[in-house]
Amino acid sequence: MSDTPYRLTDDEVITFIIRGYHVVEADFPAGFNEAIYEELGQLTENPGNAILDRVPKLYQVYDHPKVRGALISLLGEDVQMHSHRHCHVNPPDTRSQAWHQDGVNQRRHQLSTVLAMYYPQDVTPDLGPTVLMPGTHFRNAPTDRMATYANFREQVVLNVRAGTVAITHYDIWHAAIANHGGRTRYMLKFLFRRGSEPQAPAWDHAPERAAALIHRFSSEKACACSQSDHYKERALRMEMWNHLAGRLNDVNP
Ligand SMILES: O=C(O)CCC(=O)C(=O)O
Ligand SMILES: [Fe+2]
Repeated sequence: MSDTPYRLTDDEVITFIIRGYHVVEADFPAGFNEAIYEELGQLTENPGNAILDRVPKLYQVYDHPKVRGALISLLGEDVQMHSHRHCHVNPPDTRSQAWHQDGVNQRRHQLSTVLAMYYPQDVTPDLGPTVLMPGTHFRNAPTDRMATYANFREQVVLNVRAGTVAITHYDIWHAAIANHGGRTRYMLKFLFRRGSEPQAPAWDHAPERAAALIHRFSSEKACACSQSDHYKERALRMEMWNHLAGRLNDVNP
């Protein structure tokens, strides 16, 4: 294991597998987030994937040791930034987006891609936060059906401080909600991909500690759900854990 600090713990990796996201609060130098906010405000059009060339300070976001530590923990030492990225602009007076998945849900155990969503400003409840639904990375629903859902009791609204990077499974159900605040809310969405199949845990793994926590996969629900869905997700969680640890062959068929 290289010496990148801030690896996730067993508990945090287990929580990511169960809930489908991990929130990093990165401490950038004073004025850093504000400078990015300012630069984004000066863009005359949305540059799509070229956002990184137009606002090169964004490299520093994803190079922050806490962000790198979390990405490596989930996707391995050779984690790669994907060429697709997008600056999501949520100006005042928007309406809420429909629930959707950015990925292609195949209910699979492999963790190959994550979203890393950076917020350059504090996101207060009125400023159009992103909302996530825990556990839905293992759920499949037709997009049209998903879009008819409104609020879920256990949804998580990302009211976060400037500098936060929310790392999520590619398939998690999410949406931007209405901005009733007085200014634009930005979210920079970057994708990261695994470079190779896991051979060993890339996080701060302590086998005995992990063994005492593994029961969480069968005892914990990410949200209220039917027993039938819980059975399916329990198996997928365990397979994901074993796959990430590089020992999928230990899994019972
Ligand atoms: O802006 C956000 O908070 C989420 C946007 C989003 O998920 C999308 O457009 O795919
Ligand atoms: Fe999305």
